[in-house]
Amino acid sequence: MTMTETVLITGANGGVARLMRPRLGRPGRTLRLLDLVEPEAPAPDEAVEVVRSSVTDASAMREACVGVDAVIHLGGNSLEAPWPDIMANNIDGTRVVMEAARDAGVRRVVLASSNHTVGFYDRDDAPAGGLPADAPPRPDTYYGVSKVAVEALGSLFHSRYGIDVTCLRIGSLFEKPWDPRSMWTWLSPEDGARLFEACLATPTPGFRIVWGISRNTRRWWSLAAGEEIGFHPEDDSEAFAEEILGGPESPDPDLPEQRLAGGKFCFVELGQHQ
Ligand code: 15L
Repeated sequence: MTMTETVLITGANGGVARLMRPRLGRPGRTLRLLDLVEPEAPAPDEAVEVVRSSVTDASAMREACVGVDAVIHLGGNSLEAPWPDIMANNIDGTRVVMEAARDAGVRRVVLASSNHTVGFYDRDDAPAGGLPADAPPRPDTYYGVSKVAVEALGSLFHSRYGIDVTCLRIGSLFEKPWDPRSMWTWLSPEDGARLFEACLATPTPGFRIVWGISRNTRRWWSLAAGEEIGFHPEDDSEAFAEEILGGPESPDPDLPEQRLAGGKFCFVELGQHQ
């Protein structure tokens, strides 16, 4: 048991990591921030180490994993992109991260998956309790396919090496919801931090897939798998209904982009940068 816990965060300069960094810092924990672009300099009281590297650089990743208690892997493309980029950054990048974690003896990894693994589920496909977090893939983009591969790599490294791997099918982790779909896909920053803390703290995660959404009134994705690891979201996008929708009614609720889990991702040009 190390005195100080070290958590490596890849993609540390991305949107999710920037929201999580101030919320995951705490006494006794060092955040090792890895990104191609140098993350913001640490505040004087922040226990932060910075590694400037790509997740695709195997030797740098191996070094970055030394002495690490848990990896939160957020690096890679976060939107639809040309297949070679997706393959290199998301699929091969995750393989490199998992191999580095294994070689360094890291016991716990949290992988950023996405709702776009299951983007083509219609809200009517969901059973009464909501769409399960481990619903079989129906990806909506090459990006979604890569996140299916991310989950598969997590499963492989769990089965082979016993690494605890939690895959997060994140909805929309932003400060606020901004449109009718994000009223059900929103993961508030505070709930995002609760989710990552649950992933770090749960005693025996094994391999599992969990939805990353808040307790939104309009949700149709199940919170059950999250509850099993102690993730109990507290925020509800409904607080923004007036501001986002101009009232309680969602406009055009039957539009495919408002019925399908992946929303507009289901219709973007495959392989085009978004
Ligand atoms: C994602 O997976 C993306 O990374 C993010 O940029 C959002 O677009 C989100 O999904 C979403 O579906 O809202």
